[in-house]
Amino acid sequence: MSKNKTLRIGLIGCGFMGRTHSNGYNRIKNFFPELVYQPELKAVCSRNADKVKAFAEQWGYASTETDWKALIARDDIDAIDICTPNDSHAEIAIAAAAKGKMILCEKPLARTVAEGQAMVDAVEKARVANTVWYNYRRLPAVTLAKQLIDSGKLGKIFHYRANFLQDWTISPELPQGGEGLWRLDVDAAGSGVTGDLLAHCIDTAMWLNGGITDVSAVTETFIKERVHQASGKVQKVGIDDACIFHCHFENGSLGLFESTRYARGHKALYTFEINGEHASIRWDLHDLNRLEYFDHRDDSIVRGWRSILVTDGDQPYMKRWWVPGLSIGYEHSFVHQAADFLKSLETGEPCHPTFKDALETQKVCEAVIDSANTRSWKDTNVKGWLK
Ligand code: SOE
Repeated sequence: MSKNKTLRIGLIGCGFMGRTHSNGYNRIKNFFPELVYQPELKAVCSRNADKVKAFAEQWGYASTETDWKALIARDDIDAIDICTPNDSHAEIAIAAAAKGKMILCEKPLARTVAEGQAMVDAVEKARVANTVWYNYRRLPAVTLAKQLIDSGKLGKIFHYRANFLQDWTISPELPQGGEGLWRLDVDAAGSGVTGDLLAHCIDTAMWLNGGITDVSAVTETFIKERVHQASGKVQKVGIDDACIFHCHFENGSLGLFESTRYARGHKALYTFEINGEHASIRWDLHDLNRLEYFDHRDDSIVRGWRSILVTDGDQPYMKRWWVPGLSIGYEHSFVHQAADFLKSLETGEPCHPTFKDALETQKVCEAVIDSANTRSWKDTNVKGWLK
């Protein structure tokens, strides 16, 4: 295969995620120079013409559009990257697939399973490459956790525990709707912390520990009404501000998950812990280069939790970066996902999580909300281990 093919990217949405993805593409030529497909930032699209121009200049996009339909109609774009609020993921993805574009979609896949299923059908019908940005999988310590579990070091798994705690919506003065705050508007987001934060935990969990079969959940909306930025009126809040659920995994282990935006003092405390027959592991996003590992088979006089600084060249992704002992950050997870997507075009293998994988996470999210609303256990209908 000849070198230097380009993947011409059309990005839709220039908020926080638009920046993380653009940074991801921009690092490829320096840190993954051997990839046959290199990204070319061809166009960025957002409704606000001034904002999109400034974004294009800052991140290196060659052109701008203010209508996503015009972007997906362009012949000089190979892949559409969807970084818009959740309510437009399905419409854009289905239309982009029909035009034969590859699609990289920000998480969660959609607001509902029905929307997600239509997206899966669209990419499968069009046979276009696709992936969903569940970025935390691609932090080296999290990928190392996967390798340790797959190698059998933990033995039979008994418990999987995860939290994603934030504190940024405690003020009742905070409006719903609009930039960033669409996450508080149920019509735009689909759900609250379940789709925004627990979806990350569920994706990682089903990748590390297999399918979640059934769930029992409670949710709470602490602030019942907020001004909506679109209408200027006080409107009911329809999202879950907090959610706790427990569940069974297909492998017989028990899961416990909690997420809230009301844990004063916590900004993005994503943690997980897995307890197996022989060993346990735990991880904390606030110290993302470390993986903690306890092995009961160690000599009893030195047995204890080890804190592994995942920065050595033989640990996942790290040979790409600096020298052992030097850390990387949150943004690198997006560089890794962009690189893995580009590599997948070379190998012809899917870049997981695909839309199909992300639909399984969507099924769990929907079962969680359904369980909380009906105060009963719900089957997820998830099919097996996430790739
Ligand atoms: C919400 O605050 C948010 O930005 C999520 O939307 C992201 O997916 C998560 O990674 C960080 O928090």
